[in-house]
Amino acid sequence: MVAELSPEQPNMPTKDESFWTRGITAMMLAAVAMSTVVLGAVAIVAMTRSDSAITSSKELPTTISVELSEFKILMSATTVKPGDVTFQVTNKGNVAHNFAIAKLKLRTEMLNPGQLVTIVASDVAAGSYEIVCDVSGHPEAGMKATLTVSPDAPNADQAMMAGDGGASAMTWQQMDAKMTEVALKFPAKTTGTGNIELAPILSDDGYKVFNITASIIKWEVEPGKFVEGWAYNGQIPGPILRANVGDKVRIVLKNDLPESTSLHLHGVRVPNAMDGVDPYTQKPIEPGQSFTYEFTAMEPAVGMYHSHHNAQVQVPNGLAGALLIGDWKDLGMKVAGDRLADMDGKVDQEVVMVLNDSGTLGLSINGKSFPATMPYTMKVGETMLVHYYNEGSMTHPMHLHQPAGLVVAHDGAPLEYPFWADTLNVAPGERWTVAYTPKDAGVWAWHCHILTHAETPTGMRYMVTAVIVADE
Ligand SMILES: [Cu+2]
Repeated sequence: MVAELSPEQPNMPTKDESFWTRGITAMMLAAVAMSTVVLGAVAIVAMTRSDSAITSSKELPTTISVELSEFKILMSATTVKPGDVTFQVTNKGNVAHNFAIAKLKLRTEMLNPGQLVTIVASDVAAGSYEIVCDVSGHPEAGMKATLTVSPDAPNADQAMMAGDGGASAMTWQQMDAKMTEVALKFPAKTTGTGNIELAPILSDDGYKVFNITASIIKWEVEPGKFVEGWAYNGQIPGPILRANVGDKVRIVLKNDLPESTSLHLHGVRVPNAMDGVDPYTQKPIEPGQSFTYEFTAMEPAVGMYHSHHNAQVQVPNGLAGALLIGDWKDLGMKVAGDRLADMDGKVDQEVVMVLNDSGTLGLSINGKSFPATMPYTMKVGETMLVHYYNEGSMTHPMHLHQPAGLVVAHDGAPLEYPFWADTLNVAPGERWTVAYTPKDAGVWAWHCHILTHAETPTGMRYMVTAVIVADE
């Protein structure tokens, strides 16, 4: 998705040797070697390249990044030259908003939290333009801004030097430089990791006991961006819980949240009283209280455990995790049969990938947004079994550049007829289990193919990661 560089442009890498491949490979090697020296050198090379490119810039249509939230409108630039103006509007808030300029008869659709749209105002004349979210009451609450269009507005380079947001009026060279800057940060270090497997405690009465506590924590979604994350055991996603078929399982949930909660075991066969749907199957677990969920694992499951109380807030904010029952490495390979180009008929790594798009976390993979997402490493001929989990509010077509994946299970049910897919729609609540066996080495991008969930004018972001495949 980033390799579309024209070979006619001087000094630009060819398609085979894209900046993604070269830059990221260099970064990966540097990261693996833990060599800050190599890392710094790569960054310096990149900066030198972009600096020399900027000197030949000429003016292009202006792009303004706009962020909507409760209750303000933030714009990367408020003064631009007359002409075409492109608005990249993102709803960073927790409720729906729109973006309207009455004087230009311009209005976006209602944008859900996390949604991004681009609208273009053509040939805008000099003047002053009032911008609002025209949802009743929102302008009065603060969602208004003014755009000044003037021939005296600074051009892109001047705006950049003056530190006017950076994305205010980018030339293509500046855009490329920004994209490179972000790409070279991958994988960026942030505090906090989710999906850490929780070893059960064996009780005297023969249960595998998992103690989990729900609380609100500061969570770093991307470098320097901290949000209020709702976490199980301080992790987003919550710790991975594993059991075998036949195990007696006990999950003790302590509620340290400022509101009630409950735990639904989604896709797991449990007695009705353990289904977590308050107030029907239990009372809400009030702040400070605990509740014990007990069941015998009857069948293999690619289960979710997540809140079922004020869930449209609690789940996308982070209260979700994976509960795996059975040996999925073995089950996955049984379904795959001899279809994969695997060397030894074994799954080498099992990956849980939790998708999200709303709440305080926003568009994210395992609680992180690119460049803070985690890359995966494997070798040609090895197999990685991935369980996609969608805990968000939108469908995400997940695309791994190579290799194609063999889909082996849906919602924890092994497929009678596995099928190949390089792009797989994962709807809210769904789990898809996919076996990937690479045939070719390289750094392969892995991202949601709703492109506004993966890219911005200032580089790749949100639901993007990579698989680094080494030769055998
Ligand atoms: Cu998506």
